[in-house]
Parts: sequence; C-alpha cells; structure tokens
Amino acid sequence: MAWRWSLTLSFGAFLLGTPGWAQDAPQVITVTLSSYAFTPSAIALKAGVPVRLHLVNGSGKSHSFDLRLTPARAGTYPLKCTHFMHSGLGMTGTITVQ
Ligand SMILES: [Cu+2]
Repeated sequence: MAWRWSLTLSFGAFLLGTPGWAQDAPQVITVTLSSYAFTPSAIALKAGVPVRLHLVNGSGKSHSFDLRLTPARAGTYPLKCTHFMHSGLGMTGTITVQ
C-alpha cells in the first residue's frame, strides 16, 4: 500500500510556546505509525516541558520525522490519521498534556 504522510495533530494552542528546537536535549517520545494505529496511541506530555516526538513510519518506507515542541496548555488533544477511513479503522489516539 502506498503510504503517504498526512498526520493531523489537532494542536491549536498546543504548539504555542517556546519553540522546542531552542531547548537542549528534550524528552524523546517515539510514535510508530502503522496500518492502522499509532503506537503508543496515548501520549502524555507536560505543559511547559519541551519534547521531541519522533514519528516513525512503520508501514514500509522510511519516511520518519521529528516534531519538536513545548506544549503550552494542559488539555487532551485528539490525534488521527486523515487518510480515507484510517481513523475509522482505529488510527486515532490522544495527546494529554498535564
Ligand atoms: Cu493512516
């Protein structure tokens, strides 16, 4: 199956904060994307604490990337794949910021 990145992270104000790349050695959380899941599907972060999300394509091609960020506010943010029917097949998750 041709795999194309189209990850939607509903961050909104989530990404507002100090750019993660301005920080030294943030926590690294590896998230593997496969057919049809995020592993882990529940990601726990802390407001004000920089993190590097290492997103790995587990479906074949080696299109992986890092997302460096500092969550600004506590909350629960949905995570879903926007490919046709993928979220319906279970490719969803949550990011919880405490
Ligand atoms: Cu998907």
